[in-house]
Amino acid sequence: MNNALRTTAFAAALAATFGAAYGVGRGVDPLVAAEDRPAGQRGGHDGAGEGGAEAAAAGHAPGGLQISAGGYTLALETPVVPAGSRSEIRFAVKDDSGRKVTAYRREHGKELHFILASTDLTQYRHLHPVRAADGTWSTPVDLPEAGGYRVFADFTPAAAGAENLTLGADLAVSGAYRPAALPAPAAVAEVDGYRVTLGGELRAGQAGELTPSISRNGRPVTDLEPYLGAYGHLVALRAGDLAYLHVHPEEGDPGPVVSFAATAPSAGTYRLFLDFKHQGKVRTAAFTVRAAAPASDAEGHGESGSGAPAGHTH
Ligand SMILES: [Cu+2]
Repeated sequence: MNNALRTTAFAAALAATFGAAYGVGRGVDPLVAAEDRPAGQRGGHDGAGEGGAEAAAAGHAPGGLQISAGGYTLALETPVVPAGSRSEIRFAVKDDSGRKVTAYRREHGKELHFILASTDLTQYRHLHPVRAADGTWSTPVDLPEAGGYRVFADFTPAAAGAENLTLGADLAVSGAYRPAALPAPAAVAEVDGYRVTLGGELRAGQAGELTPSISRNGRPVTDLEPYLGAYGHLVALRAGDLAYLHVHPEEGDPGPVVSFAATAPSAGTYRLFLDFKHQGKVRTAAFTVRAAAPASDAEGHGESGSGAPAGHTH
């Protein structure tokens, strides 16, 4: 591991909150560059991180809460889809003159990342829609549960000076609605025979390290495959308003532990969704965690803050 690089990533994360989605992902740049990021587009990646840090310093709201920001609007053309059958979601990003955006900077191999979650946080999808030449994005979707959902478009327009944005919009999934309680905080999640154990903690207002560890049949998984240029993708959604945080690993080890630096915008409860790829298939492990309150000045940055560690809260 490159300690200098890791320190840089962590320092960047200290200055970043929601909105600096890719700022904390700098540590993975060499892998991204080697795998699928054209050299000419790395500037945009770095620029997004810096912009996010500035936005955080200026006290901007977390990502995903607004349908319009920075002169861009998420226009969801299919605000209602049915539960329990395959349908299509269509949307566009419009600029401040109402034109559909057709030029984007790639982030982690894609022009746009589309996240969808139910407001009760039991349903989650990380999708990569296809863009038509006119700027209309579409993706098939099949959601088993009716109810209120939030969609998030995470992208960077190619226009000069544009920063990484995450815009959010409400989506209704029609059918009989059975809202579920948020699963209790737990440090272990099971998915398709994989066991993911979450270490570390998520903190409000300061960088915390999250260290999910992946095993299968009792054996650590050490041959994770890059998915979109990283060994893991982590999205955190705040319970209650679904404020959005997308972070990336600090370093490039292919398991069993994938470390992330993340800063929560407030104390509270969050649902974490970890995407990882192994043997050709992407899986998602989900955790409920509580973000610790910021340590007071008297406590400094000690480990004895009032919040419980994310991985050990019950
Ligand atoms: Cu994505």
